[in-house]
Amino acid sequence: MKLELIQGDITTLQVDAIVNAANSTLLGGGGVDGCIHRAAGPELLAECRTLGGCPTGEAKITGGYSLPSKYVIHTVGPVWHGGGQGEREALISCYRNSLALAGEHGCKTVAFPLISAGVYRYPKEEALEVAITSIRRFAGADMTVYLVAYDAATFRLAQQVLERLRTSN
Ligand code: AR6
Repeated sequence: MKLELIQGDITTLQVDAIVNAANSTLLGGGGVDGCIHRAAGPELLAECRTLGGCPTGEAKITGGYSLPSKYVIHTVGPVWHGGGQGEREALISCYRNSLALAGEHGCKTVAFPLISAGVYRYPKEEALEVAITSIRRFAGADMTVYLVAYDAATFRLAQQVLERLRTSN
């Protein structure tokens, strides 16, 4: 498996699947969720309405419609409440369940945003650490996984966390 950090808008990526940081209704919202629904078009919301929502830590898959990606994997990250309410375990589950779904659908290229690190307030550095270690642990051997930082500051922080995890292994 290969892990690559990139900076930019996840909705522009030509990959087999992009992951959406959704909420448990799966009916859209702000942040990356809003960007994905805008770029995919109204058919995405129509398919999401048939799914009956999604609990925190789990994942569901839909088509990508007008997106360049074939699939969208919707996962629901934990809201940060200080770290003592199972947030880390829930975030690890998001990566594990999303990568399992990607594997079941034959995806070889998958892109993740930094789940929970926006509206849900998970501290960025910790969110990056969970993302990197979980992707390494759960991605298929033949997968390339892109971790997408939206802005330059997050991208630099991601490079630092990756470097630190490399040298501590
Ligand atoms: N491409 C890549 N990353 C992005 C993009 C984009 N187009 N847009 C934002 N990000 P958030 P959460 C980054 O808030 O914290 C929604 O309302 C962003 O900078 O999108 O899991 C849902 O419906 C941040 O680093 O997701 C839920 O209610 C990261 O994506 C709630 O927000 C995640 O931020 C989920 O909150």
